Amino acid sequence: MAAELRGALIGCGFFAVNQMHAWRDIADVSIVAVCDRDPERLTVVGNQFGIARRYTDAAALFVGESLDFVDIATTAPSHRSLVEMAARHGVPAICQKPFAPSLADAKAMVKACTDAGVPLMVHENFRWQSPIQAVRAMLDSGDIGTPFFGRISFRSAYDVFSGQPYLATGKRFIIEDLGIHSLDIARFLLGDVSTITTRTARINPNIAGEDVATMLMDHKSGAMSVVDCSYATKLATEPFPQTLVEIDGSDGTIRLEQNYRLTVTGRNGTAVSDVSPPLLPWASRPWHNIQESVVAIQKHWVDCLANGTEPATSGADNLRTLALVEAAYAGAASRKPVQLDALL
Ligand code: NAD
Ligand code: 89Y
Repeated sequence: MAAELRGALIGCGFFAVNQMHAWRDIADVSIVAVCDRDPERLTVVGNQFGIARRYTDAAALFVGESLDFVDIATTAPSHRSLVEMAARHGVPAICQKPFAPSLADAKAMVKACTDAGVPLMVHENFRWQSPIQAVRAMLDSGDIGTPFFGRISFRSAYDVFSGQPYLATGKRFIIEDLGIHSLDIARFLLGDVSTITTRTARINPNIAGEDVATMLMDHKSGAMSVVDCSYATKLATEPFPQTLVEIDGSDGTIRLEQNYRLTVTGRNGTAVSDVSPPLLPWASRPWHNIQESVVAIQKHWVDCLANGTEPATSGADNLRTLALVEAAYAGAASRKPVQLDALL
C-alpha cells in the first residue's frame, strides 16, 4: 500500500476549517503542519484539529517539513508568492480561488509549477457540487441532445460580509468572488468561451465593489449562455449558496431549481429528482452544499497525485476561468464584448 500523503495547510482563516474537516474525511492523507501569519488563527485551527507543528512563516514551513503537497487557503494577494515558493521547493500545490489578482500573475504561477514539474490545482470546487455533477451527468447521457442555451444563476441576499469582511472592501466583488464559480460552471457544462459581454451594478451602498453582474457568453461549441449573479436579491426563500441551472438542448431541457430539484425533459419523457447534497457530520446548513464539494475536490487531488493525472481544475485549466473574470471586468468598463482568445 502507498504511504500516506503528508500535506500542510497555509492560511487558517474562515474557509480553511472546511478544508481541514475534509482532509480528515479522506483516506491515505493527513495534514502534518499548519501555517498562518496570524498567531491567533494558527492556534485556533492547530488546536481544533490537533496539529502540533505550526508556523507563522511559510518559508520556514517549507524548510522545516518534508511535504507531499501544500493546501494554500489564503486570500488572493498572497497566492503568487506562496505558489512560487511551493514550486521552488518542488512541492505540489492546491491554491484557493480566485487563483490570482491578475491573469499575468496566474500565468506566472502556472509557468513556475510547469518548469518545476509540480502539479498545481486551483480549489475551484463549485463544479464538484453534487447537484452540478448531476447536471453534467444528464448532459453526458445525451437525453436532451445538443445544448444550445444555458443559464447559470446565483441570486441571493445572504450576508457574506460577516464571515468574510474583506469582501466588502475590494474594488472588485461579486464577479471575482462568486461569479468566478458560476463562470467555471458555465465552462464545465458548455465548454470554453469565445466572447463575453458584461453589465454590473452596485446596489448595496455599504460595499466598495459590484454586487450584481449579468454576463452573456458565446461558447466555442456554438451554444450561448447567460451567467447572472447578485448579492442584492431578496427572495421569499433565501437560496444561498445554490447555483440554479437551465440548459436547453435540441431534444429537451434540464432545470436545476431551488431546493435542489432537478427536472429533465428529454427523449425519454420528464423525470423529476431530488439532488440535495448530503449533510456531512461536520457540515452546517446552508453551507453543506459547498462543504460537500470541498471533500470531492480534495479527493480528486489525492487521486490525481496517486495516478499522476492532471486535476480537472489545474492551474492551466483555471487560466480560462480567470480570463473570463478579467474579460468581464474589462467589458463592464468598456460596455463592449471582449474576445477571450486575445487574453490567453
Ligand atoms: P480569511 O481572511 O478568513 O483567511 C485567510 C488566512 O490566511 C488568514 O488567517 C491570514 O492571516 C492568512 N494569510 C494570509 N496571507 C498569508 C501568508 N502569506 N502566510 C500565511 N498566512 C497567510 O479568508 P477566507 O475567507 O478563509 O478566504 C480564503 C480564500 O478562500 C479566499 O481566496 C476566498 O475567496 C476563498 N474562499 C473559497 C470558497 C470556496 O467555496 N471555494 C469559499 C470561501 C472562501
Ligand atoms: O467566497 C465565496 C465563495 O467562494 O463561495 C461563497 C463565498 O463564501 C461568498 O460569496
